Amino acid sequence: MDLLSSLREIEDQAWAQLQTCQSEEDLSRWWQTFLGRKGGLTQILRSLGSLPLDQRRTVGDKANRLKNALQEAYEERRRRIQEEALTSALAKAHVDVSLPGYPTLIGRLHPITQTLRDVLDCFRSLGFQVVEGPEVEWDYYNFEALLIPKDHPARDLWATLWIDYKRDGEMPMLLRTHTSPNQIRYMESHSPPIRIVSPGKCYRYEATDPTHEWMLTQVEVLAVDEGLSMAHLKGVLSEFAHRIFGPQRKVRFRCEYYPFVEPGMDVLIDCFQCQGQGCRTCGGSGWLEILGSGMVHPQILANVGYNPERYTGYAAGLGIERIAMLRYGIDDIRLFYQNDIRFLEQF
Ligand code: FA5
Repeated sequence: MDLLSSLREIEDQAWAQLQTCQSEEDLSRWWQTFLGRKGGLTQILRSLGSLPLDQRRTVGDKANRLKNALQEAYEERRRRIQEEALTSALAKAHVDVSLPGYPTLIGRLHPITQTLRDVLDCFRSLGFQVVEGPEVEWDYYNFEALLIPKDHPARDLWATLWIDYKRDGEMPMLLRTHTSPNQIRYMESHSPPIRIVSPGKCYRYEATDPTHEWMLTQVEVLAVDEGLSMAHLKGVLSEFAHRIFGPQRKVRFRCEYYPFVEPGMDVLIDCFQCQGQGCRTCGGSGWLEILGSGMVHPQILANVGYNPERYTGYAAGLGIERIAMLRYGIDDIRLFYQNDIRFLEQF
């Protein structure tokens, strides 16, 4: 067969087969058959050199025009196939804009953070400044400097989580059991007059129950100045209780022993659950203890270099979880840290 006939045959086949290409894979095979390196038309173009000059021009001219036409047709076909693929993908994944959207979860502050901020705001407005201290503490600040030496029975009041770390000449380390160590830390580096509140997490090796957690949040209150008395302490704590719980709430002051105060007292609020009748939440007593407090022991003032004849001080340690329980009517402290979104989203 001469080249011209082969060219016609290739032309017929190329146009016919192009119409049957339905995908990019089909098109790529078609390209290889006719226009690729070993394709039919490419072979013809390569063999033009062997023809006599007059035929070379006619066949060459025809072959080149066919090549250009096929290339254009190939591009056009490819665009069409791509458009069709897109249209069908969109049809399959069509979006119904009238459907309701997915709700977005909006975060909020944990009830303990909310209560803590309200308590700090209350004390700030009474002239107290906020300072923080470390959660991992030395035995010295947590106990010794607060007049609770080794082997003193008062250590049993604070079941302690010790850090397994001991080097020669260094004190034992622990997770602080209360925020009272910050009293000492602050007094060591400041002179009276002092009015501070110190918030933070505390840890106790404690069996949990409706009012006890092993991790709790406290706010330490400390004031040192000339002429401070128990009357100031009661005044500040009553004001705090009424601002946080409202004026109708009953507040009770009860004598209590803490080695670092003299005298010491607890503050209790009537149980929201049983209105003082006694229930599981208040352990049958009708009251919930929210804080320990007292007049700073004169020995502590002397130990930090203050003159206890001139200065007196009062201190308190507030339990924020207990305060939040009373504010929101929550009958089990353990709910706060179970991370149950159904509980937390109510606040
Ligand atoms: C103390 O921790 C003293 N540092 C408080 C203090 C400060 C007394 C300054 C005098 C002067 P206590 O162990 O009672 O005391 O704890 C204080 C408050 O923390 C309690 O009234 C209670 O509200 C809260 N609390 C104590 N233990 C727990 C616990 N396991 N879970 C939740 N709250 C607790």
